[in-house]
Amino acid sequence: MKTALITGATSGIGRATALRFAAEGFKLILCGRRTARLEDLKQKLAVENPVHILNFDVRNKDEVFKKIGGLPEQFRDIDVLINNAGNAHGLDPIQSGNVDDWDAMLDINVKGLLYVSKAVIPGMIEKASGHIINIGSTAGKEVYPNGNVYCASKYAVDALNQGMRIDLNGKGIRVGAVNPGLTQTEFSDVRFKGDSDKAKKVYQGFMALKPEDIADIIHFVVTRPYHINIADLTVMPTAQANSTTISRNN
Ligand code: NDP
Ligand code: 8X3
Repeated sequence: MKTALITGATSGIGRATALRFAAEGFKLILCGRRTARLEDLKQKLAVENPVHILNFDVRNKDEVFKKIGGLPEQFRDIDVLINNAGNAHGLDPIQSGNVDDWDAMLDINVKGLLYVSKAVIPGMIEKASGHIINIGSTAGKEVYPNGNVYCASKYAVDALNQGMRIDLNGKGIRVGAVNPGLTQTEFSDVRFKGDSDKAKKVYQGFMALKPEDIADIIHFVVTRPYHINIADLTVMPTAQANSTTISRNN
């Protein structure tokens, strides 16, 4: 039974991936800050699968190293790392952007991903095997108006995905990114700080991707034969051509 560690498992893409991986017989380490949601998920999944929950903020590097370093024996051998935790905070022009939003995006989406990777990679090197999936974004391929710092954080994920693949080459570890386009999750609720009307409008008038669609793709990527590494995969709703060209019916 393979073991997958998923960050950001309390919602959206991470949660859907946890459900899909559980259905496919993975042992799971599920991470996030909202403990009640992690407990609920464990209760739902642990009937069939061994599930361990880790509650930490990816910004807190001491906690990241302590929690991942202190995993029980049964969960220490991590085969798949899904670096998914992340969000956008705000959608403002650079000249009026909120500095706390900038800190949050860079600290969570970039530094948090680095801390978790740093905690997991040594075990993968030791056994000369592992698979790291970095969740990037179309925002990491193309900058859009007012996306500035969020896009920068996802361009950084793209660079780190490439850098990890180079540095881990020859060590038996596969590294690849999945870059989703518009996917209906809690992402826009977080971006617009709980303004759910504004959040809903992002996905109105077309069929956005569902978190399950991305989970399905992640599962496809990690189940390819060992000699195949899907290095960089971008997926958009059919109605989306790029970050700003979206056909809506309304
Ligand atoms: P959600 O808001 O639904 O989920 C975000 C997840 O990240 C939650 O589980 C949240 O858990 C976790 N998270 C956020 N901040 C922290 C933190 N400081 N420490 C630990 N965990 C944290 O959004 P999505 O599922 O859409 O987002 C998942 C990933 O997909 C992100 O990296 C996002 O950038 C990316 N993405 C999303 C797209 C979309 O359109 N939705 C498109 C392209 C990429 P908790 O709050 O419990 O800590
Ligand atoms: C999330 C997709 O277009 O809202 O990364 O930035 S977008």
